[in-house]
Amino acid sequence: MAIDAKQGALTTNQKVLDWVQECVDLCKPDKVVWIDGSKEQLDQLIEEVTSLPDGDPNKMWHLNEEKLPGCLYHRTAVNDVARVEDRTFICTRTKEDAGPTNNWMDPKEMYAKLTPMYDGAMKGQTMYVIPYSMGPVTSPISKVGVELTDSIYVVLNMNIMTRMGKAAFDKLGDSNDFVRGLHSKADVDPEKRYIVQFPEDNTIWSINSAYGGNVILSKKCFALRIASFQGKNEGWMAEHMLILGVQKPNGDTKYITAAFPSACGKTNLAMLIPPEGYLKNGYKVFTVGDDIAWLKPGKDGRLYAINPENGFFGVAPGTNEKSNYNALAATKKNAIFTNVALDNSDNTVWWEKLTKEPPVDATEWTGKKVNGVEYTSEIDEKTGKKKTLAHPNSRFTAPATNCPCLSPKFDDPEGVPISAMIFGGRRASTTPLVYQSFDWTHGTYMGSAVSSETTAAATGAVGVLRHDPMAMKPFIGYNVGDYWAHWLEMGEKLGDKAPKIFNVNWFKQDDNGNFMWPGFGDNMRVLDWIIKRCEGEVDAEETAIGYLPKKGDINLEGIEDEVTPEIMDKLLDVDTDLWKKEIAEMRRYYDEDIAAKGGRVPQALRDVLDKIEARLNK
Ligand code: OXD
Ligand code: MN
Repeated sequence: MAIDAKQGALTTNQKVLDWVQECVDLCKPDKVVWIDGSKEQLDQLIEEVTSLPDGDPNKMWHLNEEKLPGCLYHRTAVNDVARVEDRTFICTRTKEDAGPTNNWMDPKEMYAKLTPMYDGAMKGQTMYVIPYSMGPVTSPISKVGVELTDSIYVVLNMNIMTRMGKAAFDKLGDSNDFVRGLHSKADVDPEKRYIVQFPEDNTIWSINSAYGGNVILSKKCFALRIASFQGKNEGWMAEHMLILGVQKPNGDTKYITAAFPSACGKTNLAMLIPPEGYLKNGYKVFTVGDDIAWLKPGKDGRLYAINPENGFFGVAPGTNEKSNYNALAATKKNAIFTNVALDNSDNTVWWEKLTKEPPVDATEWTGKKVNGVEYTSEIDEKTGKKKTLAHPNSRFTAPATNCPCLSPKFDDPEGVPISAMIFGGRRASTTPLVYQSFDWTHGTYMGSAVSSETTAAATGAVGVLRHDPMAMKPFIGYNVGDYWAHWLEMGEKLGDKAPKIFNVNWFKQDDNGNFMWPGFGDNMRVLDWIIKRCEGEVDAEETAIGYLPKKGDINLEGIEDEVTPEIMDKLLDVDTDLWKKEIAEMRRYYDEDIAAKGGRVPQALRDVLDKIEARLNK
């Protein structure tokens, strides 16, 4: 019997009702449940999903209620553990509009290809209608999305990652400005897995996956891919950036955003604990966001940022009391753990580097019971590396409000005014610890040049550069050249109120391959210089590539033995030959990887290259 989607609807918005009905008619669920966000409804869903038999792929488990109250555990299929960039598409009407960094298919063709896959995909199941707000519900910067899904795991994750529930529909009213997300696990068939954005239709279709990054449609799909496209058309920006606040001893707080490619420590920087000396002097660091920033000019002409998310979807392995005390603390209640290992002795979770010793009585991430100590000393034949109990991309989904250093401005509808924006990558050489752009256009160039260099430890191939412009390569929802042009336009609009732009590199190595900068909490010393530059409190050295700290201007109090003046010289060195190579590589990148493949590189960025080169040749 046909289902009337209006039954139990939480909105009278006809556009929403028509679209939900259309999707119900296509997916043919047995039942439709509108998610109001109430505790009663969530408790009911948790009861349902934890009552499933152990072999059910949708099963979630309760954990130790004393040590991890309200926390849940889930395992995904072994073929479904990460984002799938090769199966992620931007379907704009023309291929040129998707540009060279995206997979593309004509929208009509893609709808035709996927429609039969969705047809009847929810038979025997429930479709959940999830209304959510990205950003504080009352914020002028935030936006509404609706996700339809057949997964309770998705509902529970969306409850942590977004402001989920009826208030989102109230914000939307009769407007048509909502992002339509349709997700079905279907058969979790990797050959039929598609993560598709239709930016011109405000629509996302995700099928045959149940892994967070592919199915929490609010995150990469909406808040970056669709939102970057909306931002271009509406005069704002969606960026892959953390947002943090540094409170100075006088109580004044300066806000900074930073974009780094994966595995470069974004969550760690967002939740940094300053070194002893700074703490004693009264400095504090607050987290506004760890992954995504939406930025819009405010009434005073400055650039304001909100974190559109409401939680952290973080990589678990490597997180511990020392590496990120605040992130770990955020996982201690009402969190969801996916593909980590279990310590069966007390029904808690474990992952590599959480503690020194793995649990003896363990369940590894695919569900096998093992002796954790013996298991982790075995070699995995496929990788040639030691076996791990947790999947390397295992995750925690944690409510932002659990984070001890969450900014009091986290929920501020106006957002926070941004003083500085930072780009960075993992570079063994060439790029100094920190430098500042001459102006916004040069800063945009620096963003376009973000790249990470593989190290011997990571891959065996040293010095291979992976370009990841603005750390947004997998997330720009349109032509990367137009995206750079949009950055330039924003700079023009902001004029002298624009944030200052910096580049950092925590990963510079000495001749023996040792990292020269201690990183983690000591990165505060670099943030300190950046803030002083924004305030006009400190001079800088003008070099061919930008403004660098003058000798002695990075505060090394307490780490003088570790970072000697010689090491500091190396950290801040600008090697002319290496920089000439860098410039040549950027020309090649613009020409071969972007322009030759349909990317419209703005002339202003090519001019920056020319100017840097001329200065290097002087
Ligand atoms: C993430 C990512 O999960 O960038 O945040 O891959
Ligand atoms: Mn990310």
